Amino acid sequence: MNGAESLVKTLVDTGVKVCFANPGTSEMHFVAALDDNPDMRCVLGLFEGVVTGAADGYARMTGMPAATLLHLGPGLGNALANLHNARRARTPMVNIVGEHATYHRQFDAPLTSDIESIARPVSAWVHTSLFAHEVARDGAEAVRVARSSPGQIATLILPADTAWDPAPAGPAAALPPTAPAPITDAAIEASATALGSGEPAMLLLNGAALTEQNLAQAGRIAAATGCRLFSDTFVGRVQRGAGVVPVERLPYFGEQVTETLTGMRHMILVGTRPPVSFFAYPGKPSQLVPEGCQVHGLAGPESDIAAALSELADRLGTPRQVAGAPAGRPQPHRGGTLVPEAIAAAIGAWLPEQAIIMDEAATSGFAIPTATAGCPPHDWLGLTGGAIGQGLPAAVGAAVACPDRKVLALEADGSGMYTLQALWTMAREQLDITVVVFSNRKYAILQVEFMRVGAHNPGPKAMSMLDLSDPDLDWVALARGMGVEASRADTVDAFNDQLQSALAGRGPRLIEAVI
Ligand SMILES: Cc1ncc(C[n+]2csc(CCOP(=O)(O)OP(=O)(O)O)c2C)c(N)n1
Ligand SMILES: [Mg+2]
Repeated sequence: MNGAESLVKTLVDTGVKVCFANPGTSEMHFVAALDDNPDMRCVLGLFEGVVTGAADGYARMTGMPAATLLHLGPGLGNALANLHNARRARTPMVNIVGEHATYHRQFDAPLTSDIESIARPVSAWVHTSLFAHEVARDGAEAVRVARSSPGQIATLILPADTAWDPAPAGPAAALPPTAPAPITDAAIEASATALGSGEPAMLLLNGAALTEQNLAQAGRIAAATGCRLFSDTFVGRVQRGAGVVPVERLPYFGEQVTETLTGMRHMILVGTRPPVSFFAYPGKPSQLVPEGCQVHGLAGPESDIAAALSELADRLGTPRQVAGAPAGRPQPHRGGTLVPEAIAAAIGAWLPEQAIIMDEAATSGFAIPTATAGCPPHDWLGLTGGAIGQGLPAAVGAAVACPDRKVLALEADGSGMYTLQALWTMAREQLDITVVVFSNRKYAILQVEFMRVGAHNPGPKAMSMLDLSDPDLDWVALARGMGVEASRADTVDAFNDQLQSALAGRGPRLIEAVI
C-alpha cells in the first residue's frame, strides 16, 4: 500500500464517502487510489469553487464531511470563496491539496507556492504530510478536526512523494472528534430569568438550533414566555414548512434590523453571535443590538445546542409539544409578464415534499420565504459568507447527499456566473436539481448599495459596472452547452408550465426566468 492508498482507505473508514475533485499531476496517485476504493464516490468539478461549494452543500445535508481534491496553491486559491462560505456555515470539510514532492520544492518549479498560507485563513487546521507512513494518521486527524463541534475545515497538504512512497502500515483508525461543549446551569438560569421577566425577549438562533427537533424546543420556550424566535439573516441550513416551528429571519439592511428589534429587552443567543450590519455605511451603526437590550449567551456555535434548548424549555415548565407552522400554499398567479412575486407563488404552489431549496436568489427572492412557509417540510440553505457563487455548487452537493429529494436552486444571474461550471456536474451526475435563474440582467443589489453608501450619482461608466446586458447572457444556451435541459420564460404562464414540468420530472433542468 502506498501513502495515497492508506489515506483514501482512512477517509472511507472514518466516514468520508464522497470526494469532490479537480485534480492535477501531483494528485495522480490519490486519483489512482480512488479507483481502488468502491466505497468512495468521486465527483468531478470543472472549477475549484464548484468542488468546495459542493462539499459544503453535501456536509450541510449529511452532517458528515466530504473530501475535496485540489491542485496545489492555485487550485486551492480558486476554491477560496466557497471555502470562506463553508467556514461561515461551520461546515465540516477535509481538503486534500496536492503539493510537489518534498525534494522537488527547493527547485521552485512553476506551480510552487506557499500553500499553507493560502489555506490558513479558511482552515481550522492545516498540515503538510512529510512521510508516506504518516499520511494515514494525518488523514484521521483531519477528519477528527473536521467533525469537531460545530464543524470545521481541515486542510491536509499532500506532497507527491508521500502519496507514492510505500506506507506498509496501511490505514489509520478513526479519532474521536471534540464533542459539543456542555451548557452551564448558570447560563440556563440567566436565560430563564430574562425570559421570566415579562420584558420583551427573543431567541436568536443559528447552526444546530435550526433543525426541526431543536426548533420544537425553541417553540416550547416561546409558548411559555411569549418571546420571539429569530434566525440570523443568512444561515447554513434551516428546516421549515408545515408542522415545523417557524422562525422569523432578521432582515438584511441594518436599519430594518434596528426597526424590527426596537423595544427588545433581552436577546438570548443560541449558536450565534450578536447581530452586526453586513457592511458599514457612513453615519449608521455597525452593531445592531438595540439600546437597552441585554444580551445573554445561552449557547455558542460549538455548544450542545440541543441540550441548551431542551433544558431551558424544561426549566420553564412548558408543554411537551407546540404546534408548528400551519399548512397552506399560495395560489399561483395566472397571465401577465413574469415578476418575482409570481415566481414565488409558483414555487409555493408546487414545492415538493422534502425539497431542498438553495437560496442565492439575491434581490429577486424576497417573496419566496413567505410563499413557502406553509409548504410541506423542506430544507433551506443560505449564502452564509456573502461570497456569491455558492448556490449552484452547493445544490450539486445537496443533490449528491440526498438523491431521493428534489433540489431547487434559486440563482440570481450575476451570482450564477461565478460558478456556472456546476451545471456540467449536474448533467454528468444526472442530479435531480431544478435551477431557476433570476435573469434581471444586472447586479441589482449593487445599484441599491450604490445609493446607500452615499456614493455620488452614478454616471454611465459607473452604471455599466452594475449592469449585465450588452450582451445579454443566454442561460438556455449556457445550460445546453453543459448538457442541462433548459428553457426560458418571460410570462407567468410559461414559467408556471416550465416549473411544474421540471418539478414533476427527474434530473437536471434549468429555467431562465426573465424578469
Ligand atoms: C465573490 C464575490 N464577488 C463580488 C461580490 C460583490 N457582489 C455582491 S452582490 C453582487 C451582484 C449580485 O448580482 P446578482 O447575483 O445578479 O443578484 P441581483 O442583485 O441582481 O439580485 C456582487 C458582484 C460578492 N458578494 N462576492
Ligand atoms: Mg441580477
